Amino acid sequence: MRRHLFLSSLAVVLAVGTAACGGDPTVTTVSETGSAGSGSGSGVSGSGSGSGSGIAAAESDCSSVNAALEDEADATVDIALTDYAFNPDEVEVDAGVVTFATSNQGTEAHEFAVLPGGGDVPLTADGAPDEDALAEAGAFELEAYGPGRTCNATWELEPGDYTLFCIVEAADGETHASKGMVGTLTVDG
Ligand SMILES: [Cu+2]
Repeated sequence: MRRHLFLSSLAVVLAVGTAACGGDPTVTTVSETGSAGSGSGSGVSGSGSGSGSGIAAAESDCSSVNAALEDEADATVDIALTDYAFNPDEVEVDAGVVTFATSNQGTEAHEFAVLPGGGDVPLTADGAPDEDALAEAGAFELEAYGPGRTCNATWELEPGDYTLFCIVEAADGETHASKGMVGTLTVDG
């Protein structure tokens, strides 16, 4: 199964962006989004530096995101991950700290990824998910984990439209998103 790289790419973009032009308001916005997912980002770096078996474990086990923030959550949203959909696939919450309590009720590993700004998951010319565009948009995620498990992710969310997606590849090479595993998240101000 292919690993997604956009989170580690995001960390690089943030580091470069902060160093090069910290005063740019656009960069500031990206940094704020990135800081919400910073716990997840370091988790990805940690497993990425390990062995191949460590990566495999990370894709079946739950690596909860920002667990230390859960006590401060203003809302908790229960989301089922199935083959191939989010249930519910339309979520609306107030801005603030939100815990997504996900449950993998499918037969495959699934992720819970979030694209600020909403819209379709960006694709490259060959139809694969565009990791660079996802990084530029500040996408963040709860890493894929295996069936029959639960896993929480907590982020501080700014008002706006977001797209929920899973781009784990199915056995036929299609992403789960292309099979319909997408949703909308509306964060009210
Ligand atoms: Cu999936």
